Order: sequence, then structure tokens, then C-alpha cells
Amino acid sequence: MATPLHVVVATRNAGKLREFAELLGNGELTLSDLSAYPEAPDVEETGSTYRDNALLKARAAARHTGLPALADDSGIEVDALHGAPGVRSARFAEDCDSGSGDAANVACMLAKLRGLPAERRTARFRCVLALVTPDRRELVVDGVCEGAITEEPRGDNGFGYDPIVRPIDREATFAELAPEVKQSISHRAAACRKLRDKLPAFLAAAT
Ligand code: ITT
Repeated sequence: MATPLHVVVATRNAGKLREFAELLGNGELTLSDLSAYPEAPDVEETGSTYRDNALLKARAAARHTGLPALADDSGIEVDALHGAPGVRSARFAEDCDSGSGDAANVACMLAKLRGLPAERRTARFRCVLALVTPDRRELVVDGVCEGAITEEPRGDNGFGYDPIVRPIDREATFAELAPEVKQSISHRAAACRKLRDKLPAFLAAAT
């Protein structure tokens, strides 16, 4: 087998890191996080698309570390909110003046959808991954997982919006599902599958 590519995962989100270790941490890639680079710059997510933001984060990390860097920009898109919060998912609670962080985002979402019947609570998670090498080659893939917003939080697994999102055709929320089930059906899993498929050609083109 070829020598695995060592990649630094450019995220400050511990939940994403854990999932990448489970989804990609064997085979062609070995992973580390940014903890060895405490001075790595905090990247302002000024892009208007997931792709732009994933590339901003991956380029900054590749530049800073001199290693290939993988970044994830992701979010939840709610049909009744015309696709919001989307790229603003991490900052959604600002719309409710209710602080910041996962719990505040979840509370804001439930408040915005209060009273909405089940059939109008459809939503999807979307994830865009950008892999950027120090010599500035770029690979971008995405993944989607359809679902719906529940009326109350359920479950302790996962992170972010997981307690209020149930994947399509399931009763359990992502936070109630076993991690290995989330890792087989999620938006991040779909994007990682595409990344693994495209990696051999991407690496071969470098030589
Ligand atoms: P980094 O930019 O450091 O990677 P972040 O948490 O700021 O971390 P994003 O800007 O991509 O990441 O924001 C993603 C938002 O969508 C954030 O609120 C997450 O909690 C949420 N999210 C993404 N994937 C999720 C998942 O699998 N389950 C639940 N929530 C998720």
C-alpha cells in the first residue's frame, strides 16, 4: 500500500474532529489537528458559500503548517426558513439575541419553528470539504443528508444541531443514533466518501 498522506484537519470544532477520525483516519490518510499549532490564525469566515469558507480555512492552515490541510464548512438548511441558516449556522443564535454556541443555536431554531407542523419541518445538513496542499492544489467535495427538525431536543450523541435533526425515514435524532450509524448516513460521511474516491487521482496528478 502507498504511504498514507498526512493531513492536518483545520477545525476548532471538537465534534467534527472526532467524526473525521472515525470517517477518514485509516487507509490513505493519517490525521492530526491544529493543537500543535496554537498560533494558527483564526480564519474569519467571510465567504458567502460553504465552498468559499472551506477553502479559506484550508488554505490558511496549509499556508501556516506547510502540510496538506482539510477543512469543513457545513450547516443546516431549513425549507420553512428559505434555506437559512445555511452558511450562518454556527452564528444562528445571533438572530434570536440568545447568546452563542450549540445550545443557543438549537433554542433559536426551535423558537423560529414553534407551531410548525411536522410536514413543514423539512431540512438538510450540507457539508463541503476542501483539501489544499502546500503547493496550492485544491480538491473540493460535498455531501448532503436530508432530514427534518424535531419539536424538542432528544439524545446526547453528536454535536451542534444533532439533538433536533432526524434523518429522513427515521424517528431517532442524530443525537440518539449510535455514532457509527451517523457516520454511515451523514452529510460528512457522504463528502468523505467522495474525497476518498477522488484522492488517488488527485495525489497521482501531483507527481
Ligand atoms: P470550524 O469552522 O472550526 O470547522 P464551526 O463549528 O465554526 O467549526 P462551521 O462554520 O462549518 O463550523 O459551522 C457549522 C455549523 O453547523 C455549526 O453550528 C455546527 O454545529 C453545525 N453542524 C455542522 N455539521 C453538523 C453535524 O454533523 N451535526 C450537527 N450540527 C452540525
